[in-house]
Amino acid sequence: MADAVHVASGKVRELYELDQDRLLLVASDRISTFDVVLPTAIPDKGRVLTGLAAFWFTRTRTLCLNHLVTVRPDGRSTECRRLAMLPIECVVRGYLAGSGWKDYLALGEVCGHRLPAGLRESDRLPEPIFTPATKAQTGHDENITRDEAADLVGPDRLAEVEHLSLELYRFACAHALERGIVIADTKFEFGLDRAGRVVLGDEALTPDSSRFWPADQYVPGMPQPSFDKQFVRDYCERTGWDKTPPGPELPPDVVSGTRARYVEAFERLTSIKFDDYLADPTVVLR
Ligand code: PZK
Repeated sequence: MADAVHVASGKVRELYELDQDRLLLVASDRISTFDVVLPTAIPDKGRVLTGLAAFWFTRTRTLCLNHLVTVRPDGRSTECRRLAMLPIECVVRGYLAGSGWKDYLALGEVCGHRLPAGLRESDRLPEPIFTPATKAQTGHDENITRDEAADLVGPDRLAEVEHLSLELYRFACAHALERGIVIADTKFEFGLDRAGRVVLGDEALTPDSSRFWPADQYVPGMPQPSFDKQFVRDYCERTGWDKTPPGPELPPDVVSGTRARYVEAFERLTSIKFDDYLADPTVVLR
C-alpha cells in the first residue's frame, strides 16, 4: 500500500489509486446503523464483505463483466479495474421494504412500477423490480423514475444495466434462499471500461449493499430482522440513543454476536469456512 494514493472515503471503506488502470478498495471493520458510523468496530467485518463480494463476482462472471482483479492476502483489500462510474445506483427489489414500502404506501407504485393493491410490508413482489436511484452527495439516495435515469445515462445504457441488475439479483436471490438467506433488495453500481463496455463495480451482494433477512424468520406484514445488524439495532434501541452522532459504543457481547452473524452469512452463502478464507483469501476466486 506504500504507493497507493488515497482518492475517496466512504462511510466504512476507503478507495486508493494503484496506477492509471487500477484502484484498491479497502473495507474497514466499521459498522453503521441508522446512518451513523459507530465508535466500536466489528472484527473481520471488512474481510467478510470483501470475501463475499469477490465470491459473487467470481460466480457471476458469465452473467456480467466485473471490476475484480484480485483480493490481497489481508482479505480486506480488493484490487479492481478503474472504470468511469455511471451516475445512478441500480437497485433491485424482490420484497417490499425501506423506501420501496414507503413509496408503495404513499403512491401505490415504486419508481413507476405499478404494483398490485393490498401488499403488506416485507411482502415478496410478483417479480423483482428495477428501481434506480441518484447518488446523493449528502444524505440519502433518492429514488428516480426510469425517464430520469434515462436522462442520466441514456436509454440504451439504462436498458442494459436494468437487464444485468435483474439477472444478477435473480441468480443471487435463488442461491441465497437455498442457504436460508432472503436478499430482499440490493444495489449495484456499474461503470464503463476503456472499451465502453458496461462493467459491474463497487461491492456487490453484501449485507452492506443489500437487505439480508433470515429466511426461517420471514413473516410478511411487519419489518423483518436484519440478518447481520439486528443485535446492533436492538442494543441501540435499548440505550435510548436519539440516532444522531455520535452513536453508542457497543458492549462485547453485541460485538461478538454481530461478528458471528457476518461470519455465518459468509459461510452459508459461500460454503467456505471463514478460517479458510483468512488463511488464503483467493479461495473465493475459484
Ligand atoms: C469508485 N466509488 C465508491 C467506494 C469510496 C468510494 N472500479 C472503480 N472505478 C472507478 N471508480 C470507482 C470504482 C469502484 N468500485 C467507487 N467511487 C468510485 C466508493 C468505496 C470507498 F470512498
